[in-house]
Amino acid sequence: MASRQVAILVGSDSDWAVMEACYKTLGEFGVPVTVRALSAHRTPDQLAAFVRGAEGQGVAVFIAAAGMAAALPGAVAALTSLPVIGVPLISGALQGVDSLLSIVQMPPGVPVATVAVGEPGARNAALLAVQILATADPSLAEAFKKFKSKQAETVDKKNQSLQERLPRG
Ligand code: RP5
Repeated sequence: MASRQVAILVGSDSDWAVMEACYKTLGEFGVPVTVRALSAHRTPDQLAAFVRGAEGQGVAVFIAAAGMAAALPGAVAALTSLPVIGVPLISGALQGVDSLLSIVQMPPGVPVATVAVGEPGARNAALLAVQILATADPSLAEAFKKFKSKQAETVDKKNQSLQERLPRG
């Protein structure tokens, strides 16, 4: 069987400009990724066929991103027992409020792990998927710990620089 991978689903190719950050972040951890543009509303049959076949192809985590009515993450969660991470995207008149509320308000029994709206959420979706895969992959767990330490070092350096720039009183 193929190694455990992440499937990134976008509701439209217009979502890719933001979700590329998710793809790149997964790539930084060496996680294999499959990408599909599939819509809960426009291509429901193709979506169901892909999700039902994905586990057999080695998919272990779904990341689903959509804007506007954003049914995609919930529809994926309805079709699979694998974990689903939902990314609300900014699109249309309500600028992400619509997709956030659509994705976060799943009924009990069908969880979707909803991350932040837009690009921060795209990055966090990748990191959360890495954390999920890392529970059964010690080398990925180690890579994630290194990422966190490096991030903390960056903040330490920024804090130092900030202290140096403060006016002396
Ligand atoms: C959603 O509608 C998509 O996820 C996208 O964010 C939004 C607009 O789609 P397009 O009209 O650009 O295809 O389903």
